[in-house]
Amino acid sequence: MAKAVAVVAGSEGVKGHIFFTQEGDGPTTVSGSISGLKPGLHGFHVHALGDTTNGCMSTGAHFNPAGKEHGAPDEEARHAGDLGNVKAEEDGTATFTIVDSQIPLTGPNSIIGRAVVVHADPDDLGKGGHELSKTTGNAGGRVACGIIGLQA
Ligand SMILES: [Cu+2]
Ligand SMILES: [Zn+2]
Repeated sequence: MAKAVAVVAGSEGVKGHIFFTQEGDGPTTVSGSISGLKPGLHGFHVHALGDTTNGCMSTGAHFNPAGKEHGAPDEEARHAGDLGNVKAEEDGTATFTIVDSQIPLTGPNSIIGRAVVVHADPDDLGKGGHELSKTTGNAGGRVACGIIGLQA
């Protein structure tokens, strides 16, 4: 079993731990908890780069090895990194488990060394009709991020 972890943090007290596990060539399970969020939905993605030299801004665009448009996790047209939204409850904490087949921890499209990013606003899953819908889901600012690293 391959395992990875990302410690996410942001400038306004948003923080959390996100764990990734993958059995063989099977799907990857992403589970975690992020606190300090505004209640409601927040776009949640794997971005291409594990570079936080300029905070979350330097993690690049959504991880997109297949060169597709932004979309919902359960659709054919999506970036590999499109994991949809996480939902923060009234206390500002989002606790979630996501199972996804496009974010392996091994092989040419491995997400190890890339980043997870939590956004200020909901990801419209490509359907918002905004000029950014097909690239970012118009999910707003990057409130927290963390680099995905190997775990024993
Ligand atoms: Cu993002
Ligand atoms: Zn995307």
